[in-house]
Amino acid sequence: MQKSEYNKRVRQLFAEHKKLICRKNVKSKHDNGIFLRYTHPVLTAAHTPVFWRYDLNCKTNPQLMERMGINGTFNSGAIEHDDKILLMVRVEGNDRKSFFAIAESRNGIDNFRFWNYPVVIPETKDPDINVYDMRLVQHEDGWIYGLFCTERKDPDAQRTDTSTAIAQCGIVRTKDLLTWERLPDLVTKSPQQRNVVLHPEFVHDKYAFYTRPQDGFIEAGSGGGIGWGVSNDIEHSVIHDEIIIDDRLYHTIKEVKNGLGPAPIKTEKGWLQLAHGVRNTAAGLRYVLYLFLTDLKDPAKVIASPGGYFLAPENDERVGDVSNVVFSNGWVKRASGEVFIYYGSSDTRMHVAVSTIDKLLDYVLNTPEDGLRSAVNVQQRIQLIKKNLEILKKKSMMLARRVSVKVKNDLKE
Ligand code: M1P
Repeated sequence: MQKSEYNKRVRQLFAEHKKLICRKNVKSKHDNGIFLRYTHPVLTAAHTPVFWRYDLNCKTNPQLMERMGINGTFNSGAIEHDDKILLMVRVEGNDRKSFFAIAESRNGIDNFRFWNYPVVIPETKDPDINVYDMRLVQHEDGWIYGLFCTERKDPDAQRTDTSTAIAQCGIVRTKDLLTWERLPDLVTKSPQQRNVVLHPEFVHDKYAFYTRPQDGFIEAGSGGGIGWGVSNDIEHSVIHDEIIIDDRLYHTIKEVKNGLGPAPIKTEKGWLQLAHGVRNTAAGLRYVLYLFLTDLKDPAKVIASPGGYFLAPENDERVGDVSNVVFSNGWVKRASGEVFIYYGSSDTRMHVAVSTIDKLLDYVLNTPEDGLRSAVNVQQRIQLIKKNLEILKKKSMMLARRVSVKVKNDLKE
């Protein structure tokens, strides 16, 4: 390729990238009263900098090939920092390894730009094979913690088994989001721990964790459900006793498994919790998001649990590397009371939906619980229908009265 042609193609790559990251996001037309989605994904693989993917040296890359492709940008932790929204993105290379990278935006809705370099996570003596799904937590001890899933090959797997992994919770902390200190992995009795979240406040002077003890990726075995446990120390975190605070349940959206999303948001009515629930279908696993509320003084006590899902994959969100999945491990409460809910779709890209604390509390406190039987749930709906028909009847009577008064008046004139 001629030098001039090469340079032209490089300019084109940068121009296309700029156009994409500068694209204004627009509110979706459909408003369910609970949250509003934004139409465009906030991050895709194409949002990663051109210089992460291409070798821009015409001598070493004369064909201007994409040397190191990016497969997806999803499941991001989120935090507001220095008047910006930062996402701690799970970036997955074409090589299937995930790593973390920070993307920032002033308004949290569009214009997300990756920092030049991915985040460097120090390894422990037992190196991680894959790291993903970081939850960022500003803890009251003054540190920002990042809890993530660290996967290593199961040392007990048979020689022919090249996929069984041991998943545990890795912990890093920082004050500036630039340098990260690695702490020892969380120790629990469970062979698998994904979706571990640090509670932002001390509970009886201890660090408190939401966990998800399981025997395998799908098999809950003797575990399953969203767990809770405390540790005296964060520098050597050990949970001796784990209790299940939100269990899996037959014939619900969390029948197969569930896991907490981001760290909870403190509200005057309780801790607002966002989680994902998984059920099995003929087409494979389906991941949806749900909400619940826990007690302010005892965050392990569920005090409101609306039935069904809060947000489920729709339209383009339904298709990707692992289709029919929405997954959230980051949300941000703004000073205005708005809540930005960041979620990944189908292990491929990132989106934002916007709500408010008031709306989310109204939703969790006033949506009926899952009655767990069709007969119960249909009665809940019948009650709603009856109430509404009464209102509509009154409205139509008022309307009819208004029309008849108008007709009488017209006749008088
Ligand atoms: O592929 C869907 C999700 O699977 C895992 O979540 P969980 O352990 O709750 O099933 C994670 O790998 C997650 O990143 C992924 O989105």
